[in-house]
Amino acid sequence: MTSRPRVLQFGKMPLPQLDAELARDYEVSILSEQADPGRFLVEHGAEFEYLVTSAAMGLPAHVVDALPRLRFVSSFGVGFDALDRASLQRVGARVGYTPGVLDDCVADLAFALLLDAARGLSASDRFVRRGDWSRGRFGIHTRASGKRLGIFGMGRIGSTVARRAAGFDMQVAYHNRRPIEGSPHHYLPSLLELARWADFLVITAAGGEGTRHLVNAQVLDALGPQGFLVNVARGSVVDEAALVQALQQRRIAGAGLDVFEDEPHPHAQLLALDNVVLAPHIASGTHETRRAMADLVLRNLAQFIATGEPVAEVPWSAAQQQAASAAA
Ligand code: 8YV
Repeated sequence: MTSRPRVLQFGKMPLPQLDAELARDYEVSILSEQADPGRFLVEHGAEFEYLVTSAAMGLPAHVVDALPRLRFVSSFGVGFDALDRASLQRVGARVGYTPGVLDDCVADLAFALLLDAARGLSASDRFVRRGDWSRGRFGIHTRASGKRLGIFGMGRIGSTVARRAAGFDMQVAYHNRRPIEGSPHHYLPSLLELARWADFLVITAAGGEGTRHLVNAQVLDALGPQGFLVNVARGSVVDEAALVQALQQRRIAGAGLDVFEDEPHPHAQLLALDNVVLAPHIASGTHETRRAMADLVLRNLAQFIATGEPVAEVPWSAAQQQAASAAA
């Protein structure tokens, strides 16, 4: 009987079955479950060539630096901004991720947040539950159909959002660092111009230093008092303190947010506002999509071990060139 490859799992995965499947196929140690993870790394770090993590958990440099024989990381998620590139490249480890399989569900949630923010759906649910309906009418809100949808980051997810928009008779324009060849949508050369043009600004750009706080007070003011912001990308792309002020002062009409600068801690003042819809980073969180992501995590790892090539590898250099481009 051949022994199963050893795998270091950084923490519990976002789909419990995946924990079981990894433990079935590999000799797994879960770092976060160790009594003393730091000591475990010192004592056993050199034993691992393979590691599994997620976009949300990421992979910090101090862990990679404790794994001198690391060859491959299989990450659950399309974002790779939380994986420490410099240390991974130093140790020569390749990284697999899960692009493509979550585009539909992330775009669906972008639209759910857009419609909710525009129509006040979550606020109306609170209104009914509080018993306010018998005391008065719920306020009127904003039409979404036929409006202008600005997409910041026209990658796979951005273009899936654009397809959804066609069903709502919306006009679509986008901003990326560069125009996408062959895209049927109108390109605007700056985020500020896109925000000025849009009724709804949807963020689907990759996170990381290249896009940090690009949606700032100036961009929010360009979106204006009739405009809505939707973020299904990374909290880091938005200056959250500036967003809170813009929402409080009604300098924008509203927002729908699935991601935050410091998850799981949205800015405290967001919680008090009725013109923002808050979701706990659930865009990929459907049975179907999380299953497809888990399958790709397993396939990336198995194929790398068998052939030395993963199914889908993180495009670090493309990401560097297109820091202000789409989320893969
Ligand atoms: C997370 C995400 O992967 O794919 C991404 O980049 O942000 C999400 O789909 C999910 O929350 C589990 O980490």
